[in-house]
Amino acid sequence: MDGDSQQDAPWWKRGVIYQVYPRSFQDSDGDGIGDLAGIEQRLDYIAALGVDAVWLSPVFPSPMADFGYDVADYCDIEPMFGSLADFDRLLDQVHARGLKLLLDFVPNHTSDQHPWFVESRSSRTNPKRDWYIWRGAAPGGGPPNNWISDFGGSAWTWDEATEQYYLRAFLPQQPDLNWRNPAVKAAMLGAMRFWLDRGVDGFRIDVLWHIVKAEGLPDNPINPRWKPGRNERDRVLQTHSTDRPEAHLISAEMRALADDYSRGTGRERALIGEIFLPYERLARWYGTPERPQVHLPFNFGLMEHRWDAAVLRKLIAEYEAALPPWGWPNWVVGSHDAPRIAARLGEAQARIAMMLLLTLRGTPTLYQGDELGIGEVDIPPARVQDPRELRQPGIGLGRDPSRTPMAWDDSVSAGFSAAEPWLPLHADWRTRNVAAQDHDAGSMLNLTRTLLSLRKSQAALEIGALRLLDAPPGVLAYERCIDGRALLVLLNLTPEAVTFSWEGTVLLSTLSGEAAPGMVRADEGLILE
Ligand code: TEU
Repeated sequence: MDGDSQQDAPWWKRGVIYQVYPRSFQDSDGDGIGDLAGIEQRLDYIAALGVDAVWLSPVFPSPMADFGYDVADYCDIEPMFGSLADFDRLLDQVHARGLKLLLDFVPNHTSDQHPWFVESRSSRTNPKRDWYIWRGAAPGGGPPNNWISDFGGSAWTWDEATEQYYLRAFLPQQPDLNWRNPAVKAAMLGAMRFWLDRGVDGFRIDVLWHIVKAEGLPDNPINPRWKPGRNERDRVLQTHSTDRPEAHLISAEMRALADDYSRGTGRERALIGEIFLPYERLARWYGTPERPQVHLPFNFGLMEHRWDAAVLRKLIAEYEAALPPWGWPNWVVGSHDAPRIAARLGEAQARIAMMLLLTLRGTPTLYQGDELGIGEVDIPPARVQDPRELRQPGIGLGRDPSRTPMAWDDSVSAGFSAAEPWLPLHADWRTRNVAAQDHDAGSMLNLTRTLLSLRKSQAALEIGALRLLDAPPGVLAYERCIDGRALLVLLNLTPEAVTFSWEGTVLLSTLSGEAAPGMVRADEGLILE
């Protein structure tokens, strides 16, 4: 649990990443969908929040079957979002504010409208046939193996014209690329270069652990713990369809490419891998010092575990223990795929979650809107957009509630758009918006800003070592230290006060009023010096 003693730690270690979901940040042209010019208008807000880097969910040309995660051209901008010129201007403006910009690279699959796939499906002998994964029916008919799409149903789609199946781990409109084909790899690394040449600071890489499949495509083992009514994806274990050694080699090649751009420029380009795996397997995605892979394999542990002090203490300890000595940690509590943290935990504990995220050791990723404490959002059935919800309705897989527009003020459509937004706003947007929270010292927005500025002013929080401490049930306690200076973090994960005799000066409480000596108040988080 070492701290990073180097005071010149790179931005991706010291900084905080802010995820912008472009469809829902700011609409500038009145179509009800956010765009790049809109993001540019709101950059001062992002900079003033106190984050260091912006990760943009995909902005490439896309038929939007999966809202941008179905890319039809890796080297252009979706017209709905703007143009390459708009992008260049946005990047300049990001850099002008001392921020970094990460794009979302989607290497596992393309859109079925991508010219590569259009060619690939045109005939069995097309030169691009082998850019995707085509197989004949199983001997008795039906799909070639038992793999299941993450969105439910078989992972194979039958192509009538050429009488073969193609593999797609997500939607039928998202055919998986064949990364075993060197031409695919060359084209995709070329696309990364295209954006690095334009000056982006790195990528968040979508489903990185999916990109190579086991040779021979054997059936996946049945998951003995799966029960009907749960996510169909989990009916089998993704043993042969994910986390292959060959994918690690590609991840190392992507890193070498990013390092080529970093070398000698004093400007590090960073790679974040979206990877859902148990910690000991997640840790392998750091690679080795000689052959590094991604800078940050996303750590989704806080989203996947029960909100309980003992559970989280164990989780943090296991994560820290699993990290290789050269691996820098990171933490996530929200995304465009996961339920809103305030919906999951309620408003009071969402404040604790924010304090936890911004005081743990490692790079935090903060999801847009979580700084307002947006909670549950009711999406009327007629307005459901998410293909995951539409394919397996009613079992809690819908992602729309986390993708609703940012609320800026109490004007029409919360200042997000002149038109009706593509997804409804949260019900309490008239009071839960940036302008309203700006004026309220106790708001989630101001708590977030205070935490971010405290983090920036305290090297112990940015890069210090972490030591978990014993605490009474319900309280998660740890110390962050650097150069003999220590900060103590006490988080009461329960709605009852807990007796605890702490010492020190209170730097911050998540609650208003005086911190009470001898206890941590109900739902209170404290940072002490
Ligand atoms: O998500 C990948 C993904 O696998 C998630 O659906 C994940 O399984 C789930 O959240 C964990 O319970 C990425 C993108 O973030 C998502 O928006 C895309 O739909 C998906 O890839 C396909 O590109």
